[in-house]
Amino acid sequence: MSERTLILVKPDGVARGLTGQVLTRLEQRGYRIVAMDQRTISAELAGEHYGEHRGKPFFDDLVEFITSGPLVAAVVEGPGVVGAWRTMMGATDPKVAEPGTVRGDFATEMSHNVTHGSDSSESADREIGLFFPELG
Ligand code: FUP
Repeated sequence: MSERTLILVKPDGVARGLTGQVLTRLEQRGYRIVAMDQRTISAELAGEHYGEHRGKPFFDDLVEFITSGPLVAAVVEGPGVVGAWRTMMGATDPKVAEPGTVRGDFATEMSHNVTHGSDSSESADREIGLFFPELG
């Protein structure tokens, strides 16, 4: 069954010129980019996107980082894409992410882990609504 997810190339990934390499992995797997743009997001959108982390010790730094420069946001579609992209991203902490994953290949710090992917279909619907309300 086809599904959709929201993926981000975070500001560290865009600044390091990794956007193409991240998106290539999705495309070569056979997933389709349905919508995409590069933008610098507001603290308000960042706070909504990361609402589950509000109040945690790293929340303010997370919002500061994700708003620090342009990111690339994309809606990607295909069979099992939510779980598949989670696997392809690797562990949240790049120090333990497997080689062959985006984070395992391109990152060393949890605070600068290059990419995001929705963690469930419900999260994907919510996040796609935040970043691409026109698709809702
Ligand atoms: P993920 O779904 O893998 O992006 O991870 P989470 O939703 O748990 O975390 C979102 C972001 O918060 C991570 F990408 C990095 C940051 N974070 C920290 O900086 N410290 C933590 O302890 C947990 C997450």
